Amino acid sequence: MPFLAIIADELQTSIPYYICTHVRPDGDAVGSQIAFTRYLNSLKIKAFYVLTHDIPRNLQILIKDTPCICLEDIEDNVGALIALDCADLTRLPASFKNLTYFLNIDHHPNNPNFAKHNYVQESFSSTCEILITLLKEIRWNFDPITAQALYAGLITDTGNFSHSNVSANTFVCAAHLLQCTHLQPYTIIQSLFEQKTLAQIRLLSLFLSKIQLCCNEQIACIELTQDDYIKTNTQHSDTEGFIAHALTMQNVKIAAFIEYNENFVKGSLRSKSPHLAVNQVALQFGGFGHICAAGFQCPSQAFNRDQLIQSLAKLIEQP
Ligand SMILES: [Mn+2]
Repeated sequence: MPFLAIIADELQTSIPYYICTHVRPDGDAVGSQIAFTRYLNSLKIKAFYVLTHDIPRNLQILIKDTPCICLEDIEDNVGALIALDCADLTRLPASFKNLTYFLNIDHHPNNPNFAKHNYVQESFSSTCEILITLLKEIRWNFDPITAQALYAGLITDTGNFSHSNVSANTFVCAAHLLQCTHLQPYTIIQSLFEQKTLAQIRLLSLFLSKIQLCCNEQIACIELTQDDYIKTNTQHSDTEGFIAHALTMQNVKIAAFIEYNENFVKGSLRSKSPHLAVNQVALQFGGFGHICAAGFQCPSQAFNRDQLIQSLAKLIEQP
């Protein structure tokens, strides 16, 4: 029996389902939230996309007429939660304490299966790829808004089909969306990636000027301070995708992007090869993630830049 058919049997028409994702949502998070909300609505189930304040501007336009609810407006004890693209409970907004998790669909390694029903598949590039595969299996009719959102998730988590997580199924899923709804990939690329402000480009310029190479030029490290954001009139979410630029250098195998906030440090780690598991290093600083793309956030006192670089260097030295 297809997984979504099992789930559909257990859905209740009398309660609302809140479709949520991790803090600082990316394209895969937003795309899967939109798709699952719309899928449940198509079954005449009350489902709402949970809106938070940290959705990047270029992703907000994907939501369109999808029913939404603000996180603050969710009533305690009424309804159930569905978490998408969420590695663990600490990555979810804290205010959900009184509702239970009915479903958890994700592709992060070490997801602790925190919901009643869990569908965690590490081999998929994105949660959107999982959803397309599951929806295809039940022959669901993709509408254009859902297809666009899912496509956006596919391309953000795969870096436009360029990362090591891309498989034949990833392309099958993309092709299926195109065949069903005549969506035009170039228009999605434009609306997602070609919407930068001049301030963001100035911040990118600053980011690039701060690239430091170490470990025989195999590690690129970039550090931005609060001051850098103030100087360029930008915010932290404006750096989305910047780290990929550091990985385009010929000898660089790992890139580390460190953002210094008032009380905490945020790190993003990327590697060019699945043999360099940067999520192991993220774990040392209380973070998590995929093999080639991971991150952490830790109190300023607990952070040591040299220790981070040393740990990354060790990955490269491993036989
Ligand atoms: Mn994802």
